[in-house]
Amino acid sequence: MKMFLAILLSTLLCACGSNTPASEPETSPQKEPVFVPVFNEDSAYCYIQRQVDFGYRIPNTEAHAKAAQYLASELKRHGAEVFVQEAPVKTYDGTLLNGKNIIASFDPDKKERVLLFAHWDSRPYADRDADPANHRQPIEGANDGGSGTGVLLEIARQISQAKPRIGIDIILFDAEDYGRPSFLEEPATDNGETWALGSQYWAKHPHKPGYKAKYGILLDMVGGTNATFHQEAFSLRFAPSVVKKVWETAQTIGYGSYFPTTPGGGITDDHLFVNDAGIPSIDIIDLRPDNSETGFYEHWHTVNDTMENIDRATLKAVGQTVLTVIYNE
Ligand code: AHN
Ligand code: ZN
Repeated sequence: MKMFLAILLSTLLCACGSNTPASEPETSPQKEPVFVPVFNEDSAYCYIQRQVDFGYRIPNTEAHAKAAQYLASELKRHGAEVFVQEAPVKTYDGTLLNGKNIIASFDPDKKERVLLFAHWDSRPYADRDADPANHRQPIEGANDGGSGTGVLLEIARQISQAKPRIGIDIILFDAEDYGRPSFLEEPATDNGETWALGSQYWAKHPHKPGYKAKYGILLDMVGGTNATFHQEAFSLRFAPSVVKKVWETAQTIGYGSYFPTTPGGGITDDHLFVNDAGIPSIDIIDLRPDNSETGFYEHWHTVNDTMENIDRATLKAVGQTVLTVIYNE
């Protein structure tokens, strides 16, 4: 009798289980392959050139106003809803800047969103130049300002051709790089809050009340030759899962050499203030721990931050990684 029951049960179990053999992919955690566009590094490079061609993008100048118009119209052309937020801010020396944060939304009605951002202004002082005679000269900001903005314009162009599942916002922040110059005699009494004035303004005055995104990614100095995007300390503190996702993605698609999984120092940058606004955000920023002078790439805040020192291969590594991340959401 016992034997009979055992056979009966086993038959029933077999019958039940027969439509789910062990090898069924159903049970595997692997995701469906998704379409990811091919990032065009020549296009991104051209977008940097276009910005540099306007001249120094220093707030309250004509070149700055013209560049703002260009950036906004280019984002509109790619199908985004664009809003230029006037951001009146005060600099370290009390100068009032008419800052402009350029905000582009793709699929603004989608609830699930990711925020991509960069600063678009260029620094009025080459205060890290080897020649002290250059310290009060402006920088071209091909890498510092131009590169993050150029990569985001190319991402916008890709989105115009094939949308990711989630909504994307792109913010080009102004007045990031008007921070207190190092040639001033008096010791600094601030905690770095003279930097990132545009994002500080936005954090207090979001373009939409209660604006939220799942997470944010800041691109800062993403065009230097042999860039190394060590894992910036505030990113690790505030958005560790985003760091993990981005660095693993870079590794998977073959750009691991640009994205070492070693921790870097904490940088006062736009992502700190976006974090304050409740959006966990990371900074993809070229950190060079071996450069004892500044800890940044060798042309940082010098008159040599020019197109000659922009490497398309770095733009590609960053642009393709970010595209892969957002199209997998
Ligand atoms: C400070 O030096 C405090 N922050 C650097 C942020 C920065 C400047 N990124 C680009 N330029
Ligand atoms: Zn800078």
